[in-house]
Amino acid sequence: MVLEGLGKALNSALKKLFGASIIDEELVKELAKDIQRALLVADVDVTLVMAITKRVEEQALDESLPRGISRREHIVKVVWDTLAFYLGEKTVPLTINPGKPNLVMMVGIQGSGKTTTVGKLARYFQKRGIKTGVICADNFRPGAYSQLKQLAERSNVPFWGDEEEKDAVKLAKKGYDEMRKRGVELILLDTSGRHREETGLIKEMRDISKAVKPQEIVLVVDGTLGQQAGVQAEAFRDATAIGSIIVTKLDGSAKGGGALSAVAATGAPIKFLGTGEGMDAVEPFNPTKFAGRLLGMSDIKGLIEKVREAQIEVDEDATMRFMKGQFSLNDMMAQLKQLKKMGPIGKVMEMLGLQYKLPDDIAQIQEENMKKWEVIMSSMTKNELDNPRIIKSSRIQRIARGSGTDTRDVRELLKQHQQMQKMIKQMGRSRRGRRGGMPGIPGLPGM
Ligand SMILES: Nc1nc2c(ncn2[C@@H]2O[C@H](COP(=O)(O)OP(=O)(O)O)[C@@H](O)[C@H]2O)c(=O)[nH]1
Ligand SMILES: [Mg+2]
Repeated sequence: MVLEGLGKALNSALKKLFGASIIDEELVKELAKDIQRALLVADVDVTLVMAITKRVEEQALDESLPRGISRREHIVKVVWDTLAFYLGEKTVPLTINPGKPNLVMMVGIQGSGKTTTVGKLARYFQKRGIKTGVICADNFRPGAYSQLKQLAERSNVPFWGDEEEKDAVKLAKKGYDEMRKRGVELILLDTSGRHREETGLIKEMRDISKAVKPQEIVLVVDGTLGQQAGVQAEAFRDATAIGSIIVTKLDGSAKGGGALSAVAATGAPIKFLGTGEGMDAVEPFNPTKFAGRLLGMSDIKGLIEKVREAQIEVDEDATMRFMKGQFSLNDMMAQLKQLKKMGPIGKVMEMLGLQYKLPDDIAQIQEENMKKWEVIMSSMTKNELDNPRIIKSSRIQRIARGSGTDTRDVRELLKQHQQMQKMIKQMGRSRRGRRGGMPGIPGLPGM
């Protein structure tokens, strides 16, 4: 999983938002703090972290709420948009002119993942119907030739290299001619990157690119470097106008968020991400989608539509009553109806990216049961509805008779009420005293 740690931390920050029924300044501050913590742990630059959370704080309680959008949806969207904004906002694809030789040259310091990425991209584009070939211009690292050759063979793409040739510029030139002859449309040129620091790297890049005139130069940076990756990206951006970036090793790197944001901050477009050692572990970088995934939400449109359909209003009165430990039978019915209104609960949760699981016995309450309970309740006095505790066996018999049901049904209703009340108390305790709603269920007051 890409940036798992950061994703988890951001997701749990949002869960708190969904868990609270009152959304006020205090809550937004807490959310901003949580986001700050998550980003700092991911090695995102402090100034950037502050800029991100400032924007979230400023916009979260923005008075001009678009029609039909709840405060929660709005805040999620603000967080989402802000992250996407700082990741570069738009997707920049690799341009390939079909039927022509498109030369893409990879640069980056040794070990950053160039050769692996060349292998992955060759496979990626080959699969998409673009005739792709790879050139090894790494005359420096022993084994570089066979490493790329093997990768190319595994994906069945043309390979060119020459173990005897020691001049990287000559290698690149010969390889390019060879690939053109073979009618390759996308030529990926792998270089050595033997320099550990930016200046040497840039010089090597200039020498080769002067000779072969690549259409695009891609800097491969190691995502485990964290915000340090930004330094490389900056030097690179200043050195070439035809540059784009691939950030690798974002799988399981705690600092990947820092790397991505620092690289994005240089303004150089990130085109792909390396997400594993396997040959298919490469993906085009789409900041909006990526931010959504980080937040644990794959589909913001679906989310907004679904929550709007359910449009559950926060009921402040009910919240207050619950806080005082008052939970009448009518409250219970109202809650159950709201749950039902949301449709298959699991689906909604999934869309919210939340894994909150309703206790089985509540999720499984059937429509018929609820109808029956309403009939039973119609035979109760107001006092009984408000204080179901007073309903002992003689009352149970009277209510069953009056509603034409069985005493067992009445007892079941009372048991259900007790269980829900217990659950509410437990949730209340686990929320550290904040007035709140049911974790994971937007707008359900005090459940
Ligand atoms: N986990 C992970 N490892 C990667 C990724 N990309 C490359 N590597 C590993 O990083 C190491 C260096 O990669 P290589 O392609 O040889 O780097 P080069 O020196 O720039 O050509 C190898 O062990 C790769 O398997 C990635 O996205 N995720
Ligand atoms: Mg290499």
